[in-house]
Amino acid sequence: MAGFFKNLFNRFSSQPEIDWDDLEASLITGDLGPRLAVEITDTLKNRGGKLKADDVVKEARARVRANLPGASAPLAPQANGMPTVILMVGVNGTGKTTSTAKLAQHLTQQGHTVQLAAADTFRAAAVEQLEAWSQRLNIPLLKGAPNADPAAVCFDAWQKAVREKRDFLICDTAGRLHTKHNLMEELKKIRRVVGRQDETAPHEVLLVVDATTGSNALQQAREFHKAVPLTGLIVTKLDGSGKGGILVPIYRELEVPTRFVGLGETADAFRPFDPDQFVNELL
Ligand SMILES: Nc1nc2c(ncn2[C@@H]2O[C@H](COP(=O)(O)OP(=O)(O)OP(=O)(O)O)[C@@H](O)[C@H]2O)c(=O)[nH]1
Ligand SMILES: [Mg+2]
Repeated sequence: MAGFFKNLFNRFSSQPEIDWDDLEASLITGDLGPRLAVEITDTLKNRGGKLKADDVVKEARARVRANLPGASAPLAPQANGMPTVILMVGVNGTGKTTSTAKLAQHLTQQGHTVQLAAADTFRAAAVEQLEAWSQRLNIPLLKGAPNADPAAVCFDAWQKAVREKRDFLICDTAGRLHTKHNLMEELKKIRRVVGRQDETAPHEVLLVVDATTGSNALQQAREFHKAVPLTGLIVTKLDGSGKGGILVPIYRELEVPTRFVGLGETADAFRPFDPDQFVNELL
C-alpha cells in the first residue's frame, strides 16, 4: 500500500468511529483539494453503517482514480519532418533540467532523435549541468553565450534540429517564480519565437512540479498556464514520498494532465504517467 493511503489506513484503523472532520482534514493534507476531500467524506457519511479504515481507503482510492487523467499517449514526431518542440518550464529547483535529460533519454530509447537547448542562460552552472547530461547520454546540446537571450538560444537550436533532422527539440528553461511578471513575459517570448518558423510549435509545454511542495503547485500551474498554455505536467520527486495528490486538483481545475513522473535522480527514474500505478504504488 502506498504512503498516502497507508497513512490514511493507519490513522483510521485506530479510531473506533470515523471522525469526519479528521478524515476531511487528512484528505486535504494529502493535497487532493478541498472539493474532492468533501466529496469523499460525504459519500462515506451518507453510506451509513459501521465503517472501517478499509472502507475509507477503498473509497478514497476509487475517487482519486476517477479524477485522474488517463494514461498519456506517447509523444510523437511530426509527420512533416520538422521537430516536435517541447518547452520545459517551472519554478526553481523542481527538476526541469533533470527531467529534460530523462525525457531526452526516454525518447531516444523509443527510437527518436533529440536535440537539447540550454535556455537557462542566467547561470553558468545550469548550462554545465545540462552539458554533463548531454555528454553522458550522448544527445546533442546547443547552448548560448552567457546571458544570451533564451528565446534566441531556442531558435538557434530549432534551426539546428531542422538541419540535422532531429525528431524532437527539448528546451530547458530557467527556473522562475510564477509571480515574477518580467520572467513570465520572457517565457511568452520564447514561446512566440519558437512559433515563428513553425506555427504549430511549441507542441508541448510541460510544467515541472515538485510533488513535495503540495498545494503551492496548483498556484504555480494556474499562473504558468495563463502565461504559456500548458499541455502537461511532469511531477517529480514522487520517489518514496507518498505525495503527489496535487496532480488531482490541477487536472480537475485546469485539465492539464500529468504526462510523466520523476522517481529519483538518475536518468532511468522516469516513467510515462500511469494512473493505476499512481494510485496503487506511488500515492
Ligand atoms: N529524488 C528526486 N530528486 C529529483 C528528481 N528530479 C530532480 N531531482 C533533484 O532535484 C534537484 C533539482 O533538480 P534540477 O533538475 O536541477 O531542477 P531545475 O528545475 O532544473 O532547477 P533550476 O534550474 O535551478 O530551476 C537535483 O538535485 C535533482 O537531482 C526526482 O524525481 N526525484
Ligand atoms: Mg535547471
